[in-house]
Amino acid sequence: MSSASPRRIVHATCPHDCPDTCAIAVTVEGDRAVKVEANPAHSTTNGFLCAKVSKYLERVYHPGRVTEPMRRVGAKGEGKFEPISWETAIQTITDHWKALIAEYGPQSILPYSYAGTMGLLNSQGLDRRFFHRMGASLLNRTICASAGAAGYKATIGASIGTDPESFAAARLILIWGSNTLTSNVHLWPYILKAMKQGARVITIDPYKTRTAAATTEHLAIMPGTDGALALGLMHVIINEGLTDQDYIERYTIGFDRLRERVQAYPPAQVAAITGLPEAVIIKLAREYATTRPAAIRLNYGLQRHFGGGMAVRTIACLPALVGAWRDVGGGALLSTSGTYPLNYPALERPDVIPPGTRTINMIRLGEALTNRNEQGLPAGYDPPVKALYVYNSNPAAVAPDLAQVHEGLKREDLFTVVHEQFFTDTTDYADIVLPATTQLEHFDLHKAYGHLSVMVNEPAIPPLAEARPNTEVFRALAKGMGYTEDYLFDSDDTLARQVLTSNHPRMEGITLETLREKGFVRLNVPQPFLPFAEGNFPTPSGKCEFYSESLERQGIDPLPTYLPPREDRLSNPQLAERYPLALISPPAHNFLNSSFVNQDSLRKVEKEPIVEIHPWDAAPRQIETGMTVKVFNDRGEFRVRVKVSERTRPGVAMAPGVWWNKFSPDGHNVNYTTSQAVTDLGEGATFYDNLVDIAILRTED
Ligand SMILES: Nc1nc2c(c(=O)[nH]1)N[C@H]1C(S)=C(S)[C@@H](COP(=O)(O)OP(=O)(O)OC[C@H]3O[C@@H](n4cnc5c(=O)[nH]c(N)nc54)[C@H](O)[C@@H]3O)O[C@H]1N2
Ligand SMILES: Nc1nc2c(c(=O)[nH]1)N[C@H]1C(S)=C(S)[C@@H](COP(=O)(O)OP(=O)(O)OC[C@H]3O[C@@H](n4cnc5c(=O)[nH]c(N)nc54)[C@H](O)[C@@H]3O)O[C@H]1N2
Ligand code: SF4
Ligand SMILES: [Mo]
Repeated sequence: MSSASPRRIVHATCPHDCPDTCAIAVTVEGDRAVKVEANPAHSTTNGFLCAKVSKYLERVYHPGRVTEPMRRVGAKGEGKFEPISWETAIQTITDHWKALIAEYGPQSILPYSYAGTMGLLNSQGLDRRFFHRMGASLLNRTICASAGAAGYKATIGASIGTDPESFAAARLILIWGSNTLTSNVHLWPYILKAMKQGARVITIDPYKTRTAAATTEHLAIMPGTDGALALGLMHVIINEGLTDQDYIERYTIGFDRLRERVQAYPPAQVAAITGLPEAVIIKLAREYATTRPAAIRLNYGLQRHFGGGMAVRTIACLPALVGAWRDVGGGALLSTSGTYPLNYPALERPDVIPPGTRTINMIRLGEALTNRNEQGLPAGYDPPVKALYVYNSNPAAVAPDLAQVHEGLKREDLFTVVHEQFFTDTTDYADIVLPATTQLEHFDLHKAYGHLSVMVNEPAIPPLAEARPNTEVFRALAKGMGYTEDYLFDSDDTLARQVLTSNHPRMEGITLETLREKGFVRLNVPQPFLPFAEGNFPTPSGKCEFYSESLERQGIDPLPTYLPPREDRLSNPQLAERYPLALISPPAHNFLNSSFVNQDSLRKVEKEPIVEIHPWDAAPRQIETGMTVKVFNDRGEFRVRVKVSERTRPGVAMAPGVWWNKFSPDGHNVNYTTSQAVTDLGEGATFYDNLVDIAILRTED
């Protein structure tokens, strides 16, 4: 950080959990970053950053940063702390852990992290090695994408799909369970280009998002019924002979059994399930099968329901059925993350995990901390979780079923450490808070899930105050624990070289040096990238698996099928009688999960937490726009301002997230109503599988 070169540009990468993983150019004067903008050389970043990260400097220099280690002085949940030194902090933490290990064993300690930064080193590097070495409980990181990933894998083999840039060549695009203009805005220019060239773009979403409003057609499906829609489309495509038989014969398995299976899903029946007219389903099937190239952007909204894994698996069958993988601009895209042949075992060292170590599902945090299951019975966590180490995540806001999570976090005998940039809902419950660096203050490497480059993030400025990167804190914790293994102390540079070491042809030419020179390097894949034009599916059979023997071996239906939501008017009419509205809570445009909620300039745009309902649902409840209502079910309730609007469909309520509890009117956000139930495949979260009712607040409330 010499001030000899007063103004310089540093290669950075957006760290947030967003498919776009933008290439950033940071202008630095002396030790101060003065500008954050798109690196103009990166094609998918396309010269712009989103509304949130354009304001990244506000985040870095925010007055609310955690600047020094702190220890709790108030009650849990109060968020009252006093400063301590790093030395005292590390000593206190490791003393406590050593005592717990002696009494309860290392599995009484639970790391809790997700994708606050997606940097490989700071999210799955020394942290993994450290907790593996310790023998702490393993965390199954299921909160976002595991259902879809498992479903897609069953059909396609890995998270590999259409190059986002190829969407420009499509003639038909289905935007299925994705709010592209909010959550994946760098795909939009390619969609827009296709539309300008005459493509039709159809959005399948229960809510008329800004994306749905900007596309050719919006199909307002009932939440959680996408699997049924895909089966209905296949019914029409197969029975009307609109398939690509040559592609099916060469590159797929199980077509005959699929043909039999889809007979159970005639469009009339699918119409009753999905709430879409029969004629619309038939028309969509014909249009999809007869338009080339046809691309599907399927995304995470549709897999946050009980049958989410199977729904993604089923939709992923469509391109092979019509041969769409043959075309530039055809196929499907869930995530590109499986395209990167990085050396994860070298980075994470799973080989040092003690055999028999238990795994705790992160979305069952409430259950794990209270040791109580859904029925209120002992949940059998033995040893109990006695210590929690949280980094890269804000579980007190983002985890489902928050009443139980907060109850657990309040336990006096739970020792909680939170490494954070800000005083979040989660730090409020911490015994020790540690200050974390932002992306401008540390080094990292990144892959993306919405494009095909490997990226570098060079530190632009020194850490502010006493903030430290995750990697450095884990080195200090390893030392404090008295561990001596070299791999716990590898430098960031060494970690980077280890994860890049691969003989795979896609990694050819990608080294730390080439990355440092340009900021990013595209994987060594052809352009255009047509991964499955001639089969080559990374499944056990090497084919697109309409019939999956690996699912069959796990006791799961080997064929696509429709698994309804757990909380749905058809599958659970008794519950629906008490709680008739299906509540979805997708991201607010100006937040990123719970990140940015504390940034005034962005929160002011979102104003306040709201719930939106259709006039037909508002009228019988005498609800009008602007009223404060309570949204509730058996798990809990939250209070918000209501907006009555036809953007949502009848029967569906929409409450954008993820607000911090402390910015919510009654200190409760939407996750007071969501459930810890898991999906059919991948043990994923079911945030949108959530029946509620809404009522005007009476004075006695
Ligand atoms: N601005 C912004 N960008 C983000 C994020 C953010 O918080 N803010 N979060 C990032 C993260 S972590 C993720 S995982 C992604 C998430 O982004 P997406 O993958 O787009 O997922 P969601 O926004 O959860 O849901 C997408 C759309 O699906 C709709 N939906 C809900 N249920 C269903 C259903 O059953 N069927 C169908 N067809 N549609 C349904 C929702 O109304 C929503 O409009 O975005 C990333 N990008
Ligand atoms: N109701 C509802 N709930 C949801 C969702 C929803 O759509 N609806 N979305 C779900 C989804 S898709 C996801 S992915 C999860 C996301 O949940 P999380 O992964 O918890 O994401 P964030 O809320 O962004 O919180 C990340 C935290 O990490 C911190 N952080 C950032 N960088 C660093 C770093 O380098 N070091 C450390 N120590 N900390 C850092 C940030 O300050 C931030 O507070 O939420 C889930 N929760
Ligand atoms: S949040 Fe997404 S769109 Fe915004 S800068 Fe980061 S990667 Fe790009
Ligand atoms: Mo996510």
